[in-house]
Amino acid sequence: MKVNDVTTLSVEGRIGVITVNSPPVNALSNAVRQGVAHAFEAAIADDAVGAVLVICEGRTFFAGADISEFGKPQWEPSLRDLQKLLENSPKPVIAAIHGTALGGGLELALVAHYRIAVPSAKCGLPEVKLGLLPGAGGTQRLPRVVGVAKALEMVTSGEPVSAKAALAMGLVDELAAEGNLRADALAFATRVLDENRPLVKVRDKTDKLEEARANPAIFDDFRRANAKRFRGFLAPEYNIRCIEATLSDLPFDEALKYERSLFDQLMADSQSAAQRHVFFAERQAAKVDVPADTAILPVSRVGVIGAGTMGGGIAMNFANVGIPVTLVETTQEALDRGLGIIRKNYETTAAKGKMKAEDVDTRMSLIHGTLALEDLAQVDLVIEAVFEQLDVKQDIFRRLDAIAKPGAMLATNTSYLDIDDIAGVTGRPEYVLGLHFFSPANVMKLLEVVRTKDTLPAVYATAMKLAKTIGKIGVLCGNGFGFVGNRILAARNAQADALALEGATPWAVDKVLYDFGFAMGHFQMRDLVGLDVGWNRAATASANVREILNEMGRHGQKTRGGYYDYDEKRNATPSPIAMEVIEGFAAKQGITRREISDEEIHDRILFAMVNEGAKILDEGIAARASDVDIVWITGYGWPKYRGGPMFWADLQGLPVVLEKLRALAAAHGAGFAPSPLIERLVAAGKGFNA
Ligand code: T1G
Repeated sequence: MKVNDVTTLSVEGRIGVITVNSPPVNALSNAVRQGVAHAFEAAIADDAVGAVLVICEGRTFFAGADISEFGKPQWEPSLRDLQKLLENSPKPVIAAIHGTALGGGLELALVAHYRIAVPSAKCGLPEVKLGLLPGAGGTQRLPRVVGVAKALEMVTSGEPVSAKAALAMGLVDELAAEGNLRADALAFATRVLDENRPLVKVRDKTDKLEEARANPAIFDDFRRANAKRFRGFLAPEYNIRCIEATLSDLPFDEALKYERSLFDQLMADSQSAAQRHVFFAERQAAKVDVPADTAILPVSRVGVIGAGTMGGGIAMNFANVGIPVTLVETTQEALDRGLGIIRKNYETTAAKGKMKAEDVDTRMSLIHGTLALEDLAQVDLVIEAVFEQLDVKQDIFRRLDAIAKPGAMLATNTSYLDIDDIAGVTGRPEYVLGLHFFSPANVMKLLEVVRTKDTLPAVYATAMKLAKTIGKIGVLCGNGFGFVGNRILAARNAQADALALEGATPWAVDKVLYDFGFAMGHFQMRDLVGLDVGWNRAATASANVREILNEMGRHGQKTRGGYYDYDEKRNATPSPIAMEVIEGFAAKQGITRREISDEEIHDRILFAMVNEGAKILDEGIAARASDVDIVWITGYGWPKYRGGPMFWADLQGLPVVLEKLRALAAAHGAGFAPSPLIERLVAAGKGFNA
C-alpha cells in the first residue's frame, strides 16, 4: 500500500517490506522519514507481519540526511525519533543495503537488528566532509560494531568501506547476490524469524570497545598522527571527542546527547556552512548552460601532444578509464622518457596497493607512443601540452588542423596564452578550446574547460562531461588572461611580491597564508615549483627579485636555495641571501622599507584575490561565484573550511569588503579599486553566492 509519495508498505510472506523511492539518492528528507515511520507503525500493528524489511529503490539506500533541508523546518519524526521506533521494535528489523549507505542512512541501518548488503554496496559516515559529525548516534554505534580504531578512521576520513569489508568487520551480517537484494533480503528476514534470532541492539554491544578500553592512548595517538591532515578543521576533533565518549561512564542516551550538542555546535559554525557550500558548488560547476538538445560528441580515442610532465599526466587520465591515447613526441628519446615515467607512476601506485599490478600493463597498452603527428588523424580529441610559447603552439595547431578528422576537437593545455590566437590559425576555431590541467595532471582534480568566443556549445559541453568521466572537477571558464585560477593567483603573487619589497619578509607573508589555512605560503610554493619555471633569462635580466635569484642559481628547493635555504632533508630556513637581494632591489627601486603588520599582509592579499574574482565574474569569465570557489579550493589549496574566496567574502559581508578595498586603494593605489560588481551587489544588499 502507498504510505506517501515516496514510501510503500507491502507484506510478502511474513515480512513487512517498507520500500522508499525518493530520487536522486533517497536522502532522509521530511517526507521519507514520515513515510518510513508511518509504514513501520502499520507493519508493527499487523499480526501477519513477523519481521520488517527496510529497502530503497533507485540508485542507493538512504545516502544520508537531506542536506538541502538543513536550516529549514523539520517535520516529525526527526531522524532520531525514527531511529527510536526501529530500535525499540518488538519485531526484527532488517536493513537491505545497495549503493551507498551514508551518514544518516547508515545510522538508520545501525538501529536495525540486522543488515544485509549487495557486494557493490558501500557504507560510510562522511559527515566530516560537510564539517559535521554523525548526528544520529553514528559516533556511538559504529565503534560498538567495528571497534574504536576503525571508527576513528571512518568518521574522520569520511570514506566509505566496501560491503565485503563491512561484512568482515561486522557492520553488515550477510551479503546478498548482486542484483538480487530484495529476494535475498526477504529470505534472510525469513531465516531470522525461523531461527528465532535475537533482537540485537547495537547500543547494547560492548565487546568491540574492549580493545580501546585497554589502550586509552589511542585517541591522542590518533590526533598526533593526523595533526597535519586535520589542521584548521573543527569537525575531525569533534568526531574524535564523540568516539571518546563511548569509553566514558556516560549512559548511552547521555552520550547521544553529548554527540548532539557537538553536532549542533558544528552545524552552527561557518566551517560547516563552507563545506556544505562546497558540496553543492562542486555539483553546480558540472552544470553548463547549453540548449537541452546539445549533442555530446563521442570521445573514444584521444591524442596527446607532448610526453613531458603535463602530457604524460594527461595521457594517464584517459588510460585510467580505458580510453586509448596516442601520445606524440618529437624525439624517440623524449617519447621513451615520457612513457617510462608513466609506467613508473603506475608501478608506484600499484606498489601502494592503490591499483592491481596487472593493471599497469593494461593501462600502458592503452597508450600508444609515436613521433608522427599524422597518427592523430582518427582521434576524436587532441590535447596539446607542449612548451608554453605561442608560435610553437600555433605551428602545431596549423599542422593538426590539416591532419585531424573533421569534427575532431583540438584542445590546448596552455596556462596563460590567448586561445583565440591559437584557434585563429586553424580552419575550425569552433572546435578549439582550452583544457587546463594542473600538475600533476593525473592527480589534481581541477580541470579548467576554457571556451573561446567561437567554441561550440557541443564542444565545451562534451569537455565538461569528459571531465567527469576522467574523475576531474570541470569548471567552465571564459578565455581571459589566466582564465580563473591563475588570474587570481597573479593577483595574490603581485601583492606578496610587493609586500616583500615594502618591508614584510617572505616568511612573514608565508606565515599569514599558512595560518589562514593554505598548506604553504606563496614563497614556499615558488621554491617548491622552482623559480626557474617559465624563466626567460634573455628577456628579463634582473627585472625582479625572482629573476635575480635565478641568475644567482637559486632556483628553489631543487638547488637547496631560493627564498629559503634548504638542508638535505629540504627543511626550510629563511635565507639571509634572499633577504639581501630583496633589500638591494627595493633600494634600487627607491622603496623605503617599513614595518608591515600581519593584518596588512592578510588584507592586501585576500581582498586583492576577492576583487579579482569579482572582476572575473563581472566579465563573464566565470559563470558563478561558486565556480570561482571550486577553482581555488580544488586547484590552489584554498582551505575547504573557508569555502573559497567568494564564500569567504560573503562571510566578511560585502559592505565590509567594499570598505576594505576602498581603504586599500587609498593607501596602496588604484589596483585595489573595487570591482563594479561588488558595488552593485552591496547596493542591492546581495552577496556573491546568492
Ligand atoms: N542530501 C540532499 N541531496 C543530495 C545528497 C544529500 N545527502 N546527496 C546527494 N544529493 C544530490 C546531489 O546534490 C545531486 O543533486 C544528486 O543528489 C546526485 O548527487 C544526521 C547530518 C550519494 C555518493 O554526505 O556523497 O546524514 O545536482 O551528483 O556522484 O548524521 O551524492 O542532481 O540536483 O553526488 O552518484 C551525509 C553526500 C549527509 C552523502 C552519490 N551524506 N552525497 O554520488 O551523485 S549529512 C552525505 C554523496 C547526515 C546525519 C548527517 C553523493 C553520493 P543534483 P551526486 P553521485
